[in-house]
Amino acid sequence: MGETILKELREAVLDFDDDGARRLAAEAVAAGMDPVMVLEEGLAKALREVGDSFGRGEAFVTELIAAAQTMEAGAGVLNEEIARLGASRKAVGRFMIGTVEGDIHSIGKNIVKTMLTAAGFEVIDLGVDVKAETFVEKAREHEPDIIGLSALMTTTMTMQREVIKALIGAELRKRVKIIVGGAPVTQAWVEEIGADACGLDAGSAVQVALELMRGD
Ligand code: B12
Repeated sequence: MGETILKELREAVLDFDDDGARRLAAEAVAAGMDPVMVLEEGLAKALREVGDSFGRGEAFVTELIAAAQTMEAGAGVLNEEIARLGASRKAVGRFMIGTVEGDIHSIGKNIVKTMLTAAGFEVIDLGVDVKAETFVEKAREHEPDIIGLSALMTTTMTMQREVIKALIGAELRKRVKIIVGGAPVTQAWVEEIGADACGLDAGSAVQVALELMRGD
């Protein structure tokens, strides 16, 4: 049954069926399926498919927007369940996250946020299109242990470097760990810009954040 729900969820995203995505996500939760797996293997997989078609010039941006909305409709239901499962754990650290300036992609960031919350982090979300100066200002205010920088485009990932430079300029860099994420990010990029780590998906984001908190 699990595989059927995942397949139907993928179809809902491809058909831009928001109500269907909500209903199927609720069915998956009721059936006791792992909400994180459903998010990745159902919704996110289909959205990436639409993104790939868009990349090949086979889908319109309007279709991308509609598919993203459907993913968010289903993800809302799953996020509640993920947060519920993690609610009983105590805070393991403070994680500040945002999508860098010029970039409005929020879906991946929101999944990472949900997963970190579920793993016990206190998460401060600065939203999307966040300027380097805002990261600095908010880092002073909230004193996070880790800052997560999301960038989904090759044209905006350079802003991750700008945030790190701004933190160095403000003498805050040594006080925080920095994890970069988003589809174009690689380990080589981490080294090039002087970040501490990268997370290639929400699961590895949590793993890496916990490792940095332990000082591994
Ligand atoms: C959905 C989407 C949109 C939606 C975003 C809706 C929203 N609220 O987020 C909309 C339609 C608005 C959009 C707009 C645009 N998009 Co767009 N979009 C996508 C798409 C299809 C999926 C992204 C997504 O949500 N994936 C699902 C999530 C779950 O995965 P994820 O984002 O990769 O996140 C995971 C990891 O990366 C990681 N992660 C993410 N962030 C972080 C942060 C940290 C700290 C860590 C540790 C980990 C981490 O964990 C996440 C969970 O597993 C991608 C294609 C793709 N294959 O990625 C294109 C894509 C990113 N978009 C692209 C483009 C070009 C655009 C536009 C310029 C299109 C246009 N012509 O207007 C605009 C740009 C707007 C802007 N200024 O930002 C290109 C970028 C190409 C490039 N230069 O690199 C892509 C790759 C599509 C393509 N193949 O051409 N887009």
